[in-house]
Amino acid sequence: MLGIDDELTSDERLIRDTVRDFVGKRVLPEIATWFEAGTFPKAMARELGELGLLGMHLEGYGCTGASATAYGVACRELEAADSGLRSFVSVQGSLAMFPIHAFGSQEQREEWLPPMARGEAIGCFGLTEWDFGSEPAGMRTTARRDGGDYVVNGSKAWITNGGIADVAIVWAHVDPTPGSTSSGYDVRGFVIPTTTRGFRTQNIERKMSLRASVTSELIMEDCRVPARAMLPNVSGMRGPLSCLSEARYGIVWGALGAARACYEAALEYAKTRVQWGKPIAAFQLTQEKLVNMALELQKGQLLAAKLGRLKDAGELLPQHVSLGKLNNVREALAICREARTILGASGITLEYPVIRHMNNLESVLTYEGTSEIHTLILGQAITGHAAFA
Ligand code: TGC
Ligand code: FAD
Repeated sequence: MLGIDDELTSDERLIRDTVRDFVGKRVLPEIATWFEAGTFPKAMARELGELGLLGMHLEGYGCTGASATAYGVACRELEAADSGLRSFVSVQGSLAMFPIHAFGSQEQREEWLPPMARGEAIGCFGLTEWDFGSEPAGMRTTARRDGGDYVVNGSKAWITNGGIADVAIVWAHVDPTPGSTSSGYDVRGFVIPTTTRGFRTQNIERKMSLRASVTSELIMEDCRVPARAMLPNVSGMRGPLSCLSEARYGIVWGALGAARACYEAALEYAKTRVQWGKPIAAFQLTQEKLVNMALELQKGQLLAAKLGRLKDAGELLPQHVSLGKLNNVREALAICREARTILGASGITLEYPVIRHMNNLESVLTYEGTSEIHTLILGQAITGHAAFA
């Protein structure tokens, strides 16, 4: 309505149109079936790689090197199809490729980034554990130094792409390096090929959300990796939290795609569904719903565009990302729920995209920092007081 996309560059518009065309032809005709069956077709990885969407905001190593805004726009168009598709791209690019790119050795970058950009190698990111979700620093997974190796023990829960991954970025507490002045345990990232002995996965089934996405447990039992598997250039929680900032930024945009799809479905339905001899779009209460949905979509889009430009200028702070994720996911979910009411009974079936998006966004509200955690991050930024514990 406000023509916010008019401010995109021609490259960003080209990426938008390319992704929109791809999901229209390749994903939308199939997605309800994938969702119902609870599958994510692995072949999708190479197709996304061919489009240059994997690690697309990274430079070199076969990555596209697109702007942050272009990455956001791509996330929006992918999530207009399904949050599972955007999740795949977020995890691959922002959670698996980004830490290798930002914190990895030259050898790790050269080994993993080109095949990951092509979608030939799939990555996952293991931070959360069964007992440590919002509070990942409490993790129990350990990596013990043993000669020239590390031996990793522990498990990670709720890991997107886990069961189909070729490589896992696993965050673990390590023993203090001998001779180091560090008095405690430190968190480090490890690049672990999933074929490593002692590494296995178990898929989490019976999900009612993000069904077109693989979610797994990672189990490491005396999983021995060479010391060079450790990401050399970051230590402490800054490592995983920096990756989260990248992925959360994509969600700020992505959630708007799901919301837009629901808004469009509701508008179309309201224009054609007749009760009392009139399209339900002609009733004031329906119009109020549609207007509020359109308002929040435009506001969310303005916010995403602002964050995109801040990120492109290198000025994006974690609290900016929290502001965007908190607002846009919360409002996107509200839009999907409102759209569901406009579709009446039809809104509960997979014939329309609405309940699928709505259920997906329940996960999006929780992962990458729950809405409560983002509220607390913002509360701390505003007041200077941390209220997490
Ligand atoms: P804290 O003491 O606050 O900070 C430790 C260090 O990290 C730095 N930092 C950040 N850096 C970059 N980006 C951020 N967002 C950062 N937040 C903090 C900070 O400056 C500090 O650096 P340094 O150099 O001084 O050491 O850390 P904390 O451990 O107390 O954490 C606080 C809290 C609660 C905000 C954090 O734990 C948190 O965000 N919790 C939520 C957990 C979460 O979001 N998990 C997501 C798991 S991955 C996932 O869900 C993937 S879903 C993927 C998909 O399918 O799309
Ligand atoms: P908890 O932390 O137990 O929180 C439960 C409730 O308590 C929430 O409402 C929370 O906001 C609230 N709460 C917790 N602490 C506080 C507090 N201090 N103040 C107020 N309220 C609080 N993780 C990964 O590492 N990698 C992945 O790829 C990944 N993919 C995921 C995919 C899916 C589909 C899902 C659902 C999750 C995924 N996760 C992943 C895990 C996700 O990041 C966690 O679920 C999330 O961080 C929340 O942790 P939790 O579920 O243990 O909830």
